[in-house]
Amino acid sequence: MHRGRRGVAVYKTTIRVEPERRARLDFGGAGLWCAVFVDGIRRAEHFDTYAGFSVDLPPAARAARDIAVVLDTRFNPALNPLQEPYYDFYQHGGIIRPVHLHVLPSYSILNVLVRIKDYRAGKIAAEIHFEGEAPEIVPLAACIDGQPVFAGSVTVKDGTAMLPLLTPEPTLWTCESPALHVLELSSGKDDFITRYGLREIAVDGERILLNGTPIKIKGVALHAIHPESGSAITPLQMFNDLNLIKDLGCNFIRAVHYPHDSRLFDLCDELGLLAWEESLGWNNRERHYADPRFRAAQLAALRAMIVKDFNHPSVIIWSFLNEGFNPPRAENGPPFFREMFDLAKSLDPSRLVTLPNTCFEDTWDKMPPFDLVCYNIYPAWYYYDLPDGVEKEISEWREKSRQIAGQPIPFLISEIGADAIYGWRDSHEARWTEQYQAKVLDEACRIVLSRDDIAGMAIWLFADYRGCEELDSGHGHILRRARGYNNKGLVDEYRRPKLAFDIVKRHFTGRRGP
Ligand code: ADA
Repeated sequence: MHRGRRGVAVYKTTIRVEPERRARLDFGGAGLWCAVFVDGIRRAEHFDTYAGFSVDLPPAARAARDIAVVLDTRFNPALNPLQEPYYDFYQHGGIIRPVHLHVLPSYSILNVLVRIKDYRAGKIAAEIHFEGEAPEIVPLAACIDGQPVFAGSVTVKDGTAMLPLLTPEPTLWTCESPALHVLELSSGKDDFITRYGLREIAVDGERILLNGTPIKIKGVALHAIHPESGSAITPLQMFNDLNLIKDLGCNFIRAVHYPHDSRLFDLCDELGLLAWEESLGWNNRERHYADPRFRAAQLAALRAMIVKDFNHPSVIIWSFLNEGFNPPRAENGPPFFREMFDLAKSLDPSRLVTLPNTCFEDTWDKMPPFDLVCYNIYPAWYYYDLPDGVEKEISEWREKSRQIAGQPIPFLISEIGADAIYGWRDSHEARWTEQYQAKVLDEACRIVLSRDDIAGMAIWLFADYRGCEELDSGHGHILRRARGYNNKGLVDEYRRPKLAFDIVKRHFTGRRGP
């Protein structure tokens, strides 16, 4: 749904499932609210467009099964406490991602989390989650890269089994050489195939280390919004975007402001792009953190995102609630961020966790121990001016965050940029021209790349996108959105490059000339 209309729609189809077999439908994403009926009976309800969910189909005598999905794409806090019309991106409704049908035996492998135990030696532990009536002892065979590495059985406790394995020919995953390994598990009744990569992400003082080596983050933020397909981004569109991003010389994407389609991270895994993924949120308020439904939905969404994309080596950072701590500050925020942080770390201690904008003067002690501080800053756009405003604001935030944290911690600029209307060039080079944007980013890249005390940057952003639809968002936001778009893209919404594209490319690739 991307033509500016919101309402109710019903999708109907008939699928075939062998009689008396269990089955499951996995939805990659649908919203803003939906109910799924199987043979006329309501089997599931869901909100949060960007989180996947499953619907069980109980065994039936007949093969033809009627599926109906009722969708409501209107904003309604009673049905969907997570999505608000003031968020600065158009929230398309509908079924935005693929739906998969699984026809199941009496028990099956629901998911496998590959935990990297020793990335250099290739030691892993497969955490296998079963569903259905799994016995206590399950026969299992495992292959890695086509070579048998285990044949025997595993003990299932609370639906889970752990299987330590050794990668026969371990090869590191790096940005330059993104080697992937393939794990195949077979329980006789069912099989499961997943890829993983051997790499380590860590911090050391003010630096971020990939496989023990400091890395400068050179990236862009990326929304899943396209004028032709709304939020239903096709793999070809993803591939084209990521190729342009690689061409820019990036080693990183910040996927904003909700969980993205896992196929994006499949491509990042293959292209050697590092990624940040975050759960849905945008400038959330005290009223959100005070609402138990909001909190429960956030925790569920974070859990689902981490489980969904756990095996992607490209993903190095988990995050949540973009700018959820901007002034006016929320008292209920920090305790809730602690809950979110603890959940992320308990599910996955191997990745970095942060919150944009991490913290302000008086609140560091109340915050969870984030692995890096990051700020969304807009020098020479919302604050200060050229020629020296970019340097001034970056330096101020760098210094402020050092004082706030009181300890060495990596500092990442999680957003920086300026609006430019595609094709708008004039000799005054004023705000909104392509020249002005290019100048701001020229300066920003120069500073970030020359300073060792800045871990890197994610430019806001790769492509222009349709913004929020609320006419008065309560903070004058719409006045900053010419065309109703956020125009800070290096390319416009049709992926046509602006002047800044080549400027950034020169900095990120180190190449002079066009
Ligand atoms: C914020 C926000 C972005 C975008 C940006 C802007 O930092 O995180 O989603 O709205 O501002 O363009 O002003």
